[in-house]
This record gives sequence, C-alpha cells and structure tokens, in this order.
Amino acid sequence: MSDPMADDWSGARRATPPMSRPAGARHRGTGPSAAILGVLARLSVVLLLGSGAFVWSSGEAAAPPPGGPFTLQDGDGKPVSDRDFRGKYMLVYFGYTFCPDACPTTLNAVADALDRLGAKADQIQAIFITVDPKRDTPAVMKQYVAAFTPRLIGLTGSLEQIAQVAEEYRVYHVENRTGPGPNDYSIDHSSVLYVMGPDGGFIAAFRGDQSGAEIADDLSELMP
Ligand SMILES: [Cu+2]
Repeated sequence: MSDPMADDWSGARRATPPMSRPAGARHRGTGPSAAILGVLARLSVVLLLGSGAFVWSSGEAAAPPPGGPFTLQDGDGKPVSDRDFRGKYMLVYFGYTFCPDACPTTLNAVADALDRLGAKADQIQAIFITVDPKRDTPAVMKQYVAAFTPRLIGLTGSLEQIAQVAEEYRVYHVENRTGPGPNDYSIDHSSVLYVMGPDGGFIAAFRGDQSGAEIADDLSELMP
C-alpha cells in the first residue's frame, strides 16, 4: 500500500494545527497497524480494493453493525443527540484535537470531500467526536472544527458518554503517558469514517486516510 497520508498533506489547503511530526508520519495505532486491523476484524468489514472503502459485512450475524444512540455536547455545550440528524447522512469520525497527524489529515479530507460534493453535501452532516473529553471541552472543539469547514461539528461529552459512543462505534482508543503531568498523554485511536444513513443506521465505514476525492466518490456512490 502506498502512503495516502503524504498525498493528503500535499493536497491540504486549509489551516491545520501545527504538526509535531513530518508529513506522512504514522500515528501509532492508526494506519494498517495491528491495532486497526484488530478493530477492523472486530467490525467484520470487507476491504474493497480500488475504492479503498470498507463496507459492512453481514457475514457474522452475531456482530451488530457499528453505531447507536448518543447524547453529547456541541461547541456551545448544548446537548446534541443522534436523533437530531435524522433525514441526513452522518459522516462520523472519532479523534482528538491534540492529534498530531491522523485527525487533521482526515478532517481536511472530509472538508475537501464536502466541497467536491457541492449541493449533495447539504444532505450530509460531518461530525467529529472526541475521544479526549478531558482536554477537548466544547469551546476547544468549536474552535478546532471551525479551522476545517463550517460543515463540521465537534462533539464532546462526559467520560461516560464518550466511552459509550466509542464503544457503540467500536472505536479503538488508548491513552499513552508521555510525561508526568496530567496533560502529558497522547491517544492512539482507530481512524475510520462512518457513514450513517438518514434513518441513523450504519451504511459503510471508510479508511480515514483516503483523499477528499476518494471520500467524495465513495459518498456519491452511497447516496441516491
Ligand atoms: Cu487523531
């Protein structure tokens, strides 16, 4: 597999938070690592070579699809529920604002994809859910997502709320200590874009490291 992240960075045209690693550096726990492969195995997804998109396989009847109800807080601290987006597609990504690489890369690609979709993007709500609620307050999330596109909303919540929604979506996330201070940690997390339908049900999951053009193509195919 080539390194799509390098392409994403060269194609990035929006403001991004400063990077602490060179372009193309892999976030531990993301990319085709053992961690994400483990997540994907649990998702029982099938990799469609070519488009790069993952789609749900119903081969394992015992495993329910990712997704489920949530109540979180938006950038103003107001409660937001999955039910608020019925009638729209939800494009959901999990990460955190201190993320040095995977999150800004993916969110730039999402912004690019929504631009490319034109009017069709009005049917899609892009949602960034933090897996770092201790640092990602509503205000932090609001400022962060605004740097990518006004079409993106950032959601946070209590530790319990975040743990629950991450579990529903089968999101892999593990805190790693980087020093003795309370904020000295990074988070390894899976990098997957979930597409949920207008009824809230799971439709597909894409690799988070696709380009905006690829994401736009995949979304176009899924939307009537
Ligand atoms: Cu990240």
